[in-house]
Amino acid sequence: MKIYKTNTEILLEFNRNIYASRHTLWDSFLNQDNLYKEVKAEIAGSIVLGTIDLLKECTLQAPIQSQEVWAAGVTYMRSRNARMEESKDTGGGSFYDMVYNAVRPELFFKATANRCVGPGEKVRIRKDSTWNVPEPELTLVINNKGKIIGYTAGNDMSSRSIEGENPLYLPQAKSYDGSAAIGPCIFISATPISPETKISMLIKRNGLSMYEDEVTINKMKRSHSELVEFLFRECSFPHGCLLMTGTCLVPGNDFTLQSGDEITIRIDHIGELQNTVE
Ligand code: DO4
Ligand code: MG
Repeated sequence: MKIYKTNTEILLEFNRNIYASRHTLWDSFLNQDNLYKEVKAEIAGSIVLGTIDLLKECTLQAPIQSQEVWAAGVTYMRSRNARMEESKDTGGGSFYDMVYNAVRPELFFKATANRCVGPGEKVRIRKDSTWNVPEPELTLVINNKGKIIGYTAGNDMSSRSIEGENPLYLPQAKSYDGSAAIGPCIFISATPISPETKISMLIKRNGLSMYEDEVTINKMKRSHSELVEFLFRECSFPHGCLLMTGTCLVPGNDFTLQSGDEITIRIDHIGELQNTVE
């Protein structure tokens, strides 16, 4: 089942049919005791509004309201290697190797709703950054009790020049207006998402493919529950939170995003998150 946040209501999808939720408040909807069971019951007791074609006429929003967005880093070998390369001249490289192998994961605060964009909206690159990439990441949706209740697609837009200059600049490389895209929906299921789930990313410039690759999430070094356990150790989230789980798809070192580039992130079960660079 999938959940969509639109500018007017909460929509539910099951078997390619769309239903309207009776809930209107996103925060309380998300933090119901058993979201999966509640959504299933809502669908069973509702009439079909239409097929998924109906979504084309809706304004989909980022599936977030009062939730904080956090992110995990260096959870894939590819990310460790890319970070070691970008910071080798400034001496920061060994930190990435250390965190990849450490018990404690790298977790950082990424954004609140006002710094996030939804499907079809524009992501941004910083004006003071010279090397910029999107990071396609499976994003966990976690309720206020620390339970993973669903999954969405995330783009952890990043400045490689700023992070590469000094790892202590990470918050500036990662958090700025328009630095996170999430959506198009929240996928919920009775069981955890399959380890065979594929994430792919396509970047197009003037209609031409500049980068295209895919990976399965079973390449990740850490488990989802391990990341959530660390995040909730000393932080409470009254409205729940979102956690980006790290990237494994990193374009070559000669690639930097430009204004107008179209980024399509596709994750099995969830769908496509498309954004253009402002
Ligand atoms: O260590 C810096 C950030 C890493 C990251 O965002 C990722 O691996 O996805
Ligand atoms: Mg990332």
